[in-house]
Amino acid sequence: MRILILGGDGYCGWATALYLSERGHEVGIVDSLVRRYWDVTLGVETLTPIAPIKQRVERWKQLTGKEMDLYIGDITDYTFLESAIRRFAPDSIVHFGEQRSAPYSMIDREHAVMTQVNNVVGTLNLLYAMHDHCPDCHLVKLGTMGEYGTPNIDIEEGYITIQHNGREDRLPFPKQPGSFYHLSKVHDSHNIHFACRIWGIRATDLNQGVVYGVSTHETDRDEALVNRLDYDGVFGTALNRFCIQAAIGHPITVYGKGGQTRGFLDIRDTVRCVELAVLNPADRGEFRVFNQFTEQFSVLDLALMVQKAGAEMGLNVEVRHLENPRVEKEEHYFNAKNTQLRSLGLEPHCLSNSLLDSLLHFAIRYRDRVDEKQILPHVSWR
Ligand code: NAD
Ligand code: USQ
Repeated sequence: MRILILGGDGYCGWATALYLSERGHEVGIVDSLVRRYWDVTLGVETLTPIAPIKQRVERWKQLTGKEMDLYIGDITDYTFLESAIRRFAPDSIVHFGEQRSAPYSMIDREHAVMTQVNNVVGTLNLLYAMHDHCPDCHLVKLGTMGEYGTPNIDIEEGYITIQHNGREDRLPFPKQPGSFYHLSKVHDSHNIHFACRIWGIRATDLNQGVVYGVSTHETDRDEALVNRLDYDGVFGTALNRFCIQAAIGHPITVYGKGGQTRGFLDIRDTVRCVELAVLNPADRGEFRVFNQFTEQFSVLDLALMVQKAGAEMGLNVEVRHLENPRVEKEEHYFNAKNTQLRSLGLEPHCLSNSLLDSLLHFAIRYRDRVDEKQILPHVSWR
């Protein structure tokens, strides 16, 4: 298939681009490289030294003989986006190209506005470009489990059947997102759902949980293909941060009591889930929602698992509870369904000691690059 990956220079996008190219698909990458710029403005760097995108793509071609088309530009620029789509003529578009950090979106008004404009306008442009240039193409859009929040009932996959005053309907599951970033994903979901209804677009919204890990079979092939691994207080996510903290002897930063429970998945499952969605497209006019995570953990559970794995490697890992900079429930019910991707064939990599070992070893290998000043959270929700 011809698969265009928006945000293909990022953490999930780069791993996915290589994985799909390895499996014989024609892959194109669209990226404005704005994430690299945001890192510069924040004064942070990925733990791993990532090569420039052109070098990455050239190295992949040298190693495998497989080419990837590269379109450098911003998808909020409609002229650029429609030209990339016309030239590549995709069967499927996988959309990772958004500002994805909750803390970044909560820095101040400017960052909140920028996040919502970047994400909502980019996705809306994409819907118009599909309508105008490739109406039969399948959109695979990265959403987030955070769209649902933490309701006191089971979380379904996208829809819930509700009885009210003697009548019944299957309606979008209620949304209670926890940041202006998470809200941008809710707005996207509504826009995509609407475009499916009015134009017959086919779309799959992948409500992904927190991703961990860095190694995939493809990125491990060469130093120039290494993926990004964020550990800073803005873009770093829970388990990845905890492993890097453990590797440098920094106490693990559990916000509040650590009772926050979320869905998590290994990056090797991210790429497989995207492949499964692409290979099994939604019907014309269908807005399909899959919950993309494999296991649920509380933040404190994760911290204790990293502490134990670290101890087995001779690391003395302290778990520290910080005042929670976010406004979120720390004790809550969380039980989310995730059966659809499994029924398509996902065989999850469960979080194991060997994964924690390998992530800890990875972190130790690059630990001299860590800037300790970037670890503590500085963005407050209040
Ligand atoms: P990332 O920041 O590493 O990558 C995003 C990429 O998109 C970057 O390379 C960036 O330059 C590009 N981009 C952003 N705005 C763009 C624009 N307007 N035009 C062109 N390119 C643009 O993020 P990631 O961790 O790979 O996340 C990818 C997607 O998956 C995001 O939509 C995110 O919300 C979602 N997601 C991520 C996680 C996670 O744990 N990392 C979990 C759930 C969902
Ligand atoms: N947390 C800590 N300590 C830390 C970092 C985080 O206790 O050092 C806690 C947070 O308070 C939160 C939980 O861990 O309760 C998850 O935080 P996170 O930063 O790992 O993840 P989050 O902000 O939710 O965002 C990440 C990605 C985002 C994606 C989301 C999936 O950055 O793109 O949408 O995970 S989900 O969480 O399911 O919404």
